[in-house]
Amino acid sequence: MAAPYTGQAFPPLKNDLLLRAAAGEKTERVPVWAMRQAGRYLPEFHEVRSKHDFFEVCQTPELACEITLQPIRRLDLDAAIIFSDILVIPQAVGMKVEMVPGKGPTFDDPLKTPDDMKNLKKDVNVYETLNYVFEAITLTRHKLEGKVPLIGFSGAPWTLMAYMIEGGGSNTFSKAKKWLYVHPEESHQLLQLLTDIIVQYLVGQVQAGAQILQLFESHAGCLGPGNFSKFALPCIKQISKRVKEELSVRGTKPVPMIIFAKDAHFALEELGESGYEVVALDWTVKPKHARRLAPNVTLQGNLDPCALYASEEEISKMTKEMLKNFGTQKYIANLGHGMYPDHNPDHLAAFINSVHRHSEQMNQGL
Ligand code: 1CP
Repeated sequence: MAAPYTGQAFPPLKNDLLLRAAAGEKTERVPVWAMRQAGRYLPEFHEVRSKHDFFEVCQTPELACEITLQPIRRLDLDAAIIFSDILVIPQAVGMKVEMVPGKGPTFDDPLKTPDDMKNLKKDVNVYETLNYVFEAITLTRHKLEGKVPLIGFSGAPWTLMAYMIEGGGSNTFSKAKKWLYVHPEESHQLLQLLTDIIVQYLVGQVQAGAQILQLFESHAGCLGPGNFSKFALPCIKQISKRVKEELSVRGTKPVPMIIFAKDAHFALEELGESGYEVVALDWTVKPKHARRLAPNVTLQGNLDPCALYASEEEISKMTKEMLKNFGTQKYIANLGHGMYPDHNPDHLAAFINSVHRHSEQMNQGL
């Protein structure tokens, strides 16, 4: 099925630092963005959320666009990330998910046994069901006026499967992991169903205007090396390969892809060879260790989000240290996970400005 938005003209890109770094090309300063940069630490986000339900915001292109642009207006960021959530895919296969205040995402009726998979929609038309995300991307590309590139994203299959079985967040993911040991065949079927949808979803995002894609495998760490290799990695690899192939077939230039497998330090070597131009790191990984294990890719990360609680002076020092350890090339600065609701926006600004200032000085040999 053809995507509706192919081949439209967008305003020319003025800041291509992120795309150059992702492609391994030289950059005069290190690009920086922050996971969850559009969100609850911003008063202007609360202003919108006080009037609209979370998923209503996701489903209304004008509102999703507005929230995407909020951090871009106040901070010197090198990228925007489309406002949405990874849980729009479980919704697209027919599951009911609500954002419960103080609790987070909550499923009405999570998958209990593999038999429940029969209730999932198998032939989802992504271009219809998730069209609102594509419209939000297209609108945002126009409203950005080429200021910075726009990142599209999806949850990875294992992380989505974990939410669909747990019904929300979890400390152990024991219900979802039980499937891997007791129902491995059916687990593979569910993961494949999600993989097929994610491929279409990401291709659609690029055709709608996304200039780079990030895949969030947020719950990689609870798997450990064995199950990660068996259940998560094959889908992650399939996604990068098929997204690039499908875009080529449609005559659309493939875009760089970022893989963020949180806490998967045990899989850095494999992730570096998994078909993604960029490997994003959580804050527990030493930059030099990651460079050794994944020498062929651009790295992204990985300041501890809690470091933003420190003083602005401390943030500047920690950022300089991080830049020294990663080096200023083939590198995108970010946090090791998302912004927290009680972060001070000025401290994120201190981080961003430190990345720019220090990396420029380092590149000039100062
Ligand atoms: O009430 C609110 O306003 C909800 C807060 C919130 C926000 C701002 C949620 C609920 N999702 C989001 C937006 C969001 N989610 C973005 C926006 C773009 C940006 O980065 O600025 C993105 C990329 C996501 C992706 C997402 N959702 C992930 C992957 C990233 C990560 O943090 O690991 C995950 C795991 C989710 C699920 C989710 N959605 C929301 C919450 C609180 C959670 C985590 C729940 C849990 O596991 O405990």
